[in-house]
Amino acid sequence: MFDPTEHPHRRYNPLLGSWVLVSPHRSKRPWQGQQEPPEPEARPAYDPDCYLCPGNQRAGGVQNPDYASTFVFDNDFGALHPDVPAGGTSVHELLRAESESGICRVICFSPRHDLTLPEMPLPAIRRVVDVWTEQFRELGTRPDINYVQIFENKGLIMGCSNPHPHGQIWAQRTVPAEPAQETHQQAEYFARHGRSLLADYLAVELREQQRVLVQNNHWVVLVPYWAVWPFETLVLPRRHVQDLTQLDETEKDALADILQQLTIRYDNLFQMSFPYSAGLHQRPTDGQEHPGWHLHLHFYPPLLRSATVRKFMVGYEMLGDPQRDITPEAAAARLRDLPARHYKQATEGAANR
Ligand code: H2U
Ligand code: ZN
Repeated sequence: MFDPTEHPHRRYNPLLGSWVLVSPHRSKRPWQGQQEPPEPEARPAYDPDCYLCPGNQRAGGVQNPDYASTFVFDNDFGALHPDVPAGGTSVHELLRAESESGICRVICFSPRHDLTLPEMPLPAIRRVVDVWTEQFRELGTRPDINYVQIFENKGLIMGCSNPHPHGQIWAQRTVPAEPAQETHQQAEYFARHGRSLLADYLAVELREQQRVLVQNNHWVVLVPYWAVWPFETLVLPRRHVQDLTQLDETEKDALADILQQLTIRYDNLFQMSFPYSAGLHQRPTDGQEHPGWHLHLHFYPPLLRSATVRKFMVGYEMLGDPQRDITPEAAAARLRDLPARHYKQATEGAANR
């Protein structure tokens, strides 16, 4: 009898139309591979050498204002520029290039150099949600921008250049591959059923309760059935909306709350500032209707079994399909059972007593 908790199997990702190989038995294998060095923990509230701290000079020579909550600026080394001439080259049908234009921005989440999302007070996280919304609205209404990608790289091992809490926006003329595939899959499902793929998926998850970690009145966080990264999560609004601008005030408060709940659990997993790449997926801003699009956030953390052992996407995963060793159900149970209070606050509380 097939037992998905023991036997290798493939799971379908309906958002991308791809598959992931799940090998539960492999989590028992010994590890003699690379160990990540611990990330330096204690940081000052203000770092005179940080290019994101208030009042400091950035690499380009511009001085940051003395900002008090969030601060957005055009990336001094943006991968995209707004004023690239349209055009392309085609030496051969196999050698094609086309010009691409866009805008890259950096968002400082807080003036405090020593904080990250899980340690920020709720109103400060809510302010970040507001900035994401304003940025999506502003950039998305530009005729030369057809897709807005908002994301955060957190931690040295995710290639983040600076521990100061910040995220990025890359907004561009074309829709990149991942959201384009999600657009296709969601549109196809909507055409077939007249309902949102992710609303239907959420209903199944709420019934099964096996992969749900945390929820509030408006949002649910779960380890998706088709998760690739060990502790990958999907953050879903209960209401079917295409983008942040459609959320009401209560839903935005609730988003800040659910992000705090999730990132606290992440930090508590290995009692460290938990690294990840995370981002919002929203409808393309190409002027088309996207009735099937359902706003969501992905969190892709690389750590596997401790603060020092990470998942690599190599070998079979580069050449075949992605693969995972612990089941999404086991990962969800681990995260669900963690304390709701941040481990640093818990020890501070103990010290004060
Ligand atoms: P990370 O999120 O990967 O750490 O990137 C930070 C961004 O900040 C990066 O894209 C930009 C880099 O180009 N940056 C500036 O815009 N100005 C600076 O003075 C340094 C870094
Ligand atoms: Zn700083």
